[in-house]
Amino acid sequence: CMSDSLRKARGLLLGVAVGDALGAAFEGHRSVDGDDLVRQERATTRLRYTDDTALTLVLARHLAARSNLVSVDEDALATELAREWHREPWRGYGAGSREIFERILTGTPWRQASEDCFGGQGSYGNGAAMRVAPIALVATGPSHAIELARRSAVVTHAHHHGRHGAMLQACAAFLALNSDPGTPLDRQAFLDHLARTVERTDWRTRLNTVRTLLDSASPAVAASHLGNDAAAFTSVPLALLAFLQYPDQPAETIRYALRAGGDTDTIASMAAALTTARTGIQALPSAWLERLEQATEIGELADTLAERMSPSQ
Ligand code: F2R
Ligand code: MG
Ligand code: MG
Ligand code: MG
Repeated sequence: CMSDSLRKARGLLLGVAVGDALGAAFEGHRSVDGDDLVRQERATTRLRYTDDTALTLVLARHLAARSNLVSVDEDALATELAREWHREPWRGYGAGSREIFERILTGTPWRQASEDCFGGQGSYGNGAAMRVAPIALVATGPSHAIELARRSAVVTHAHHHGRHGAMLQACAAFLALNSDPGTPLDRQAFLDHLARTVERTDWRTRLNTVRTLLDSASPAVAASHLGNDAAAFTSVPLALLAFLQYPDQPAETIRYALRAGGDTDTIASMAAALTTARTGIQALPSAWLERLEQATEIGELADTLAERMSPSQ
């Protein structure tokens, strides 16, 4: 019988993939109605994941390969991410990420490629946040998760919003993973904890907006207040809200995220990772897992990382 830490690790990593794969069909849709959702949920076609999961698996393998030394090696990670894009460029990558990976593979140092992007602003996309969840499995605490997230993000996301989105998502994943699913989640305390660890005032203001939307807001209202595009500043808080609405029901978290529209694969992926890190894999509908490509391999990678979790978890 599977241990709790194994169930949570599998939940976290397979949550990323299932949310991404279910959301991919709706990415860029302004909103998603109930009929579309039901059709997608009941289909029997293979669920294909996108760049979100592909790069999450790269980071997961990167962390798993550093068995005794929990760290991120920026130089190695930059090359590993770029090679994954080159291996399967059709997974649906953002324009900025494609340009950075191309330059890294042709010899430009990652720092320069990352900083030059978007006319020297760097990317504020959610691409660093969408891949960061596995850090929660190896971090020793929230500030360690944030530090590892920062280092994993800078190789592609030089803009402070791209980086802070990854730091917030990593911290949220750590707290969700280490929460007890046998006790109702204290959502205010969860947001308080995040607010204490976030350095920037503009991000703390986002957390306050999330707080005002708890319970009452429909996905459409939430999207209109927070935004739902591929910027980290909009989509990371929206994913957090989807988790907080249904912290014990991954299917409902995913439905809420999808109905909000916009960057659906990424928002559902980030949200589902939080919920299933808390509940464990058994709470995710098995029909979805059965349709997911490479579910067995992803589960095995989660097991490897779970061995790295501290015994208290
Ligand atoms: N890219 C997509 N989806 C659209 C194309 C998919 C296509 N239909 C297909 O199937 O091939 N999805 C993936 O990209 C998002 C993650 O993006 P990432 O990795 O952060 O990339 P990028 O390009 O750096 O940023 C995303 C967009 O944000 C805007 N942006 C970012 N920084 C900006 C800046 N400084 N100035 C202006 N705009 C900026 C741009 O529009 C970027 O393209 C996820 O949704 C993933 O699923
Ligand atoms: Mg994607
Ligand atoms: Mg996509
Ligand atoms: Mg996306």
